[in-house]
Amino acid sequence: MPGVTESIRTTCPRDCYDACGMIVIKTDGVIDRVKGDPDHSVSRGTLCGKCTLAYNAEWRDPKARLSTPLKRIGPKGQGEFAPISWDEALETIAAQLRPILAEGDGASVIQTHYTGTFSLIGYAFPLRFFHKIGATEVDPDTVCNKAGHAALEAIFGTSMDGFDPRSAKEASCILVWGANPSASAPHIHKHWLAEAPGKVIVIDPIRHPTAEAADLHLQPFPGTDAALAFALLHVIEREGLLDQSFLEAHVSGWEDVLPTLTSCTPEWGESVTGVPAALIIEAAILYGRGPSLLWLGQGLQRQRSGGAVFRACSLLPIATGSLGKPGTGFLYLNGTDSRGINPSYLPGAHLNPGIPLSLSHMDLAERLEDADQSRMLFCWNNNIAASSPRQARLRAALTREDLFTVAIDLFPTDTTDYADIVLPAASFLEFDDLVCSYFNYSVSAQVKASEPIGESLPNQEIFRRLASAMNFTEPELFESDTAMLAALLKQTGLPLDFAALSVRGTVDFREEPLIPFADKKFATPSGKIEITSLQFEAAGLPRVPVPVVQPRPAEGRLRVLSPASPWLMNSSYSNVEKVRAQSGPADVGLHPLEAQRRGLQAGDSVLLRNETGQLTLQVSLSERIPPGVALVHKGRWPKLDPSGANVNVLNGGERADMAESSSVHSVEAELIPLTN
Ligand SMILES: Nc1nc2c(c(=O)[nH]1)N[C@H]1C(S)=C(S)[C@@H](COP(=O)(O)OP(=O)(O)OC[C@H]3O[C@@H](n4cnc5c(=O)[nH]c(N)nc54)[C@H](O)[C@@H]3O)O[C@H]1N2
Ligand SMILES: Nc1nc2c(c(=O)[nH]1)N[C@H]1C(S)=C(S)[C@@H](COP(=O)(O)OP(=O)(O)OC[C@H]3O[C@@H](n4cnc5c(=O)[nH]c(N)nc54)[C@H](O)[C@@H]3O)O[C@H]1N2
Ligand code: SF4
Ligand SMILES: [Mo]
Repeated sequence: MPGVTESIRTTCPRDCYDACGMIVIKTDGVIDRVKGDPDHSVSRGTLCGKCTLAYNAEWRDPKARLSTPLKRIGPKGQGEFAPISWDEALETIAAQLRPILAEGDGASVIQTHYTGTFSLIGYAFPLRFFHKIGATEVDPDTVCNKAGHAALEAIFGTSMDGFDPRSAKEASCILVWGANPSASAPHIHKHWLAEAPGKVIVIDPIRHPTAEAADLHLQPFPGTDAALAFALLHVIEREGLLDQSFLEAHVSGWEDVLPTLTSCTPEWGESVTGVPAALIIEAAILYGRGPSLLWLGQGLQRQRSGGAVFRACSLLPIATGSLGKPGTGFLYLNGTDSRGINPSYLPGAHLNPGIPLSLSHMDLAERLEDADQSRMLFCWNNNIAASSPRQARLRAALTREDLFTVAIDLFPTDTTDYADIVLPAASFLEFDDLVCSYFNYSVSAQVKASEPIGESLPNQEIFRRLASAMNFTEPELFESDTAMLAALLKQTGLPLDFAALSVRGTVDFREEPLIPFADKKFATPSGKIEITSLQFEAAGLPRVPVPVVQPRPAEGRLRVLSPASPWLMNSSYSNVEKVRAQSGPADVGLHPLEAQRRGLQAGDSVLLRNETGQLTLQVSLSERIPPGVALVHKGRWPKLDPSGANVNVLNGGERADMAESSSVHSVEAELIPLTN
């Protein structure tokens, strides 16, 4: 007899530009299949390959998931645990926390979190608990995109009001700079970019599929983009494509940039970036004539000079007045504030008894070595043993017996292996929430499609229960999901409640495309765009943007790029068997000429090594990668690879030039053949 079938519309809450609409098909109350929503304008019926595999296997498999709270019974890092009840787990944590708080030492509780789930409540509600106890937050953006945010905020007063992708229909040019949509925004690559009427320019050292499909691909050596921006501006000025009236009315500091432009000819640009002068000229004219959209990737600023690069690249829309009009603007990440959401509501910083304290991921290993400054550690929504820099040093610090560690995840990761208590989190298929894409100005429902696996609980419920175990009384720590969903939707001003949104799946925040900066008002001290500012000087940067060129690696060394893999989502899905089959063994991609020069062939075993660490990898060859660069995708689980490490074992945690941010794409290493 055929079962009763129902389908539930929901949204993928991964840290992904796409925020795909999904359909969950259930038979007799049990999930059969998770697939793309055919009515959703981004996913159009298909999820990406990695989510299709993961959501239809390990993510719904009680044997693969963490299903009960666990307490450690073996040495730290070995992953030996025994199941315990929620009551025992929460009481054990509370018993550790109480004396620390009684001493007024909440700051020694370190908490790391990020975008394991990027749904609004699951991502941010637990921060209320950490504010209440005055914990030190490891600033999540420092491992990802903070330098770019800091530079854009200083210049425009915001980094989160990007162009509305719907305005592509009015743009004659789209410049994608240092992003790889074919991996990190697959549907946007496949549909939005492919269908945009304008010409597409991609600037990326790797000739990835988005670069290959573009009208123009400029392939600078990593770390030379600021110089490339100046060479483009030189041509824009020479061709009379500057918007003088925009510059005079809305910009401060342009006159200080002009003298530098004179010597930044396309030929000079070619000599420092490797991009042919003719291509620089062609791209400059295309962008300069406009209207043009500029997509600033997150990979672009993960450089030692990431702040300087963003400063220089931002000059393109400024100099050409490509802002505040249809078909113009830049996009980094589109924030939820622009959808009306009050940024202080969910995190509840007012609960903090002092000034909220934070720490860069670049300093996490060092902080965890200091027993006085780190007495307890919470890791949730984040897999630091795979994703953070100084991997070997961090893992050594995590073995400290006196560092009481709580890890909250869906899966037994390298990080949970070090925990004293592991708490099982429910997946997005198991609770209601909201998702706001950071590309499109949309609002989507994440709808509960099944009961949580085993005894797992959503992040927010875990922290409500922990607040209760601590006998806290602030009502904000116990707010229900229903109340928060209603409050958030009210803030957006959309005329629908959660039930109505669930039926639609995704709605546009506004019917017509938003045009940021249409009023030419900028939230900077002067109200103008500030090319020069005290904020840059305070960061130790020159007052005026400069065409910085990072030196090439010393003879014999390679620049290691470790961007997003099309098959992984940061470290997520590394444990998914079918994804592992697709990704193959841990490899280092080299240009065939680079390999030949070193006497290497595809499949050879090599050691990639620098002063921070070393990693055994298998050589793969690709003409997409320029000579001088080694491509090692991020996100593999260390414990599933023979080296017991991933590419972050080579990442010394050097800070970018702004905001204590990651410069992981500046890592360099030497390559040593192991077989021949
Ligand atoms: N070498 C190198 N390293 C990098 C980068 C790079 O470019 N190169 N990129 C960096 C960037 S951009 C980022 S953002 C970071 C990301 O680093 P992470 O934050 O570690 O990334 P994820 O693997 O997405 O998520 C972490 C964990 O959250 C878990 N999770 C999923 N859903 C939930 C949930 O609902 N609740 C809980 N509690 N857990 C959940 C997942 O199972 C996963 O183990 O990595 C950085 N690391
Ligand atoms: N499939 C998949 N999707 C993801 C993620 C994932 O891990 N997997 N991660 C998510 C997260 S957390 C983030 S932050 C985003 C990141 O997504 P993106 O913004 O696309 O960032 P990355 O993948 O780090 O790098 C993008 C590109 O930057 C290039 N790049 C590196 N250095 C330079 C440079 O000096 N100059 C220029 N011009 N380009 C450079 C790299 O070659 C790479 O092609 O993706 C999100 N989406
Ligand atoms: S990870 Fe991105 S592309 Fe894949 S299903 Fe989720 S939103 Fe879509
Ligand atoms: Mo990220």
